[in-house]
Amino acid sequence: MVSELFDPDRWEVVSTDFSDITYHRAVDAPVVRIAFDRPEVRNAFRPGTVDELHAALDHARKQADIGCVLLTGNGPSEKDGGWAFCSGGDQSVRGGSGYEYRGDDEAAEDDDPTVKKAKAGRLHILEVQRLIRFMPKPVIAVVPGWAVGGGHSLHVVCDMTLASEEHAKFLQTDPDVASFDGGFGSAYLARQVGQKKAREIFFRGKTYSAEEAVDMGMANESIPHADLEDVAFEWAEEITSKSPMAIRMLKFAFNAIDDGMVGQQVFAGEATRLGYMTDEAAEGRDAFLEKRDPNFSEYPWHY
Ligand code: S0N
Repeated sequence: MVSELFDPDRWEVVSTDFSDITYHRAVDAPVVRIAFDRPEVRNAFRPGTVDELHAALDHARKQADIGCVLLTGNGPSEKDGGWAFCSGGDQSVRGGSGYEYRGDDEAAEDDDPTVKKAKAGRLHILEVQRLIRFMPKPVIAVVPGWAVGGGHSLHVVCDMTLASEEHAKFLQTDPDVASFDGGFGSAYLARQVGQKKAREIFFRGKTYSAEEAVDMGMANESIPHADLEDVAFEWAEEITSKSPMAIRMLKFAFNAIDDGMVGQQVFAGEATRLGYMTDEAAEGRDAFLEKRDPNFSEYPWHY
């Protein structure tokens, strides 16, 4: 069983190469489901988990027939029935210089030793955050239980968050374990809930319910646990019935104001892509290739 909330008739496996996550695509919709699969440790991520998550997200990013990603956590834990989205960095592999490769990670063992050394302590969950932020399709955090520490930051960076009414719990433990997400996990959170509330979330380390998360603006909806994945799938189907271009441009437009010149660059890149699809752009290219002056006279100066 993948997860108690997983509907096997809806999904087919994309890859069985993963051990810490599961990766499925919908049988009849342009939607994928990527899930942490370490319920016995509340879906904490170790370096290998992050590598797998990055690979699956990057794969989903590149598929022209995929328009929405559901990011969730499988469960419940067989040990005690607990549910989790993700409890952040696996504390058992965090070394003095961060989350270190300890040789028990096959991917790291295969690496060139100098590359392996360079990787030590690398906080590559931040690369996953950037991938979610900059992939041109919505990523929905589907939170069936605990979203804690780096797991909390992941839900924050997702485009939307749907949470289990009964089991979702939002908690920032970073200062309790001497960690601090000074990027999207805090600054973008403050955009969502306001400065005072974001500081309270980090400084006090209190646990919030799905309803409280919705009320403060960091989650979109609180949903009865048994219906969580069905509702998430409905949202994904609704989104993917719309114009891919419009959704892409809107995501990057929402991002741009907080992403500075990088946000402008990403948005501008998409605008340029659209520009290149016009006859006007083709005239500019063709004139160069044909060694003649371009003739833009038939293209209007829009206002
Ligand atoms: C999640 C909590 C609140 C759940 O409590 P509950 O329900 O009482 O269950 P427990 O009995 O505590 O847990 C069940 C089993 O799961 C293990 N476990 C839980 N969380 C982790 C974890 N994060 N790492 C390792 N193991 C975990 C428990 O040990 C228990 O196992 P057994 O049964 O064998 O004892 C509660 O468990 C809790 O508070 N967990 C710790 C949460 C935490 O502090 N996480 C780390 C927070 N910090 C980060 O995530 C920073 C890392 C990060 O993402 C980051 C951020 C910015 C820049 C870089 C990074 C980066 O590291 O890459």
